[in-house]
Amino acid sequence: MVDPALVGRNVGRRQTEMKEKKEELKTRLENFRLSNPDVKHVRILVAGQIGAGKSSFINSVDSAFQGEIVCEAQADNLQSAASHSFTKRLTAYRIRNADADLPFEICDVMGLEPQKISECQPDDIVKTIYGHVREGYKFSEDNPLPSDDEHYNETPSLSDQAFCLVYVIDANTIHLSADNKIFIEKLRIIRQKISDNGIPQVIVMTKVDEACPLVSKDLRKIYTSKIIKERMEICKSIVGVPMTSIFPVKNYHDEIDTDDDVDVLILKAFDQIQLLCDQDAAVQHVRFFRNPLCFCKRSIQSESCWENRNTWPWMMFAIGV
Ligand SMILES: Nc1nc2c(ncn2[C@@H]2O[C@H](COP(=O)(O)OP(=O)(O)OP(=O)(O)O)[C@@H](O)[C@H]2O)c(=O)[nH]1
Ligand SMILES: [Mg+2]
Repeated sequence: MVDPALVGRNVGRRQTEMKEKKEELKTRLENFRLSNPDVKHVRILVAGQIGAGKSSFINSVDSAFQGEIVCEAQADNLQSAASHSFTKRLTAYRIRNADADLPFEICDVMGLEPQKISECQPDDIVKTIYGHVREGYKFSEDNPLPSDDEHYNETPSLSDQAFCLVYVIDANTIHLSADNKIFIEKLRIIRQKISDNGIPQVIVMTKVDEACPLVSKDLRKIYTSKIIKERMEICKSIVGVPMTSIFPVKNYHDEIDTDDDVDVLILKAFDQIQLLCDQDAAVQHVRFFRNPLCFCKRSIQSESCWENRNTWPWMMFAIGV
């Protein structure tokens, strides 16, 4: 017979640990400082299939920092698969905490349409990565942004360019790869077009709650779920990024309050994205400006989540559930 008092104590201890972890991640990210006055913010671009949870991920990052549910980026209310992207225009969202703006901006773009083979959407995403697309541009499924359009920015600044490309992938549907051929081809085109550039690429794998019933009941089972590990492996082979750059998360989608377990996963993913942006910033100045003073620096450099991450889920996946 398990002692209920002992169970209660363990639950309490775990909750405290998660709260501390969350605060540690938040503090580290809030202390991120840009050392180059020419760089106003670090820009991150999210891309992925229609309905994968791109806009919800942006809201989830904002919610984790603000400590309350934020719905700045309009997410689709329908859970069913849509054939057209709910997000149509390029919009940059500044991430802020309860007190101030943080130096991060996440750009939301239209979802990649899985039915039609065309280079148009990948082209526009690549242009957005390089900073050629101005905010407010309404993406078209058929015609890429022409260079004489008012939304075309011929001379992007460093702040207009993306420091990291985040593929947002739905854990719930990625295994249905037969239906994903066009989507996979579009990702391949994007990767090919930016391959010389060396921009960091990561995957945020969403909807883990829908993909695995155990994770749906207890988010901490994400560390041991065979289903989640299998879906991450599919992401790895489809997109071609290493397992260490794939972050399973659950977005806020119908909650009314934030939750430490959800926040920790979101902030871990975002912390790693920032770390990669930071490393990329030094390369970016050579790539675009040849200005030796261009770089960003974390004010707290000490421990990185990267090392932590290598120890948390991977060994435990071997145990299986
Ligand atoms: N259960 C669950 N639902 C989610 C999650 N993330 C997003 N959703 C839901 O999935 C649907 C699509 O989410 P969006 O954020 O609009 O997806 P999107 O990628 O921005 O879609 P488009 O703008 O149409 O390309 C919405 O109904 C969300 O509430 C998640 O992690 N878990
Ligand atoms: Mg959207």
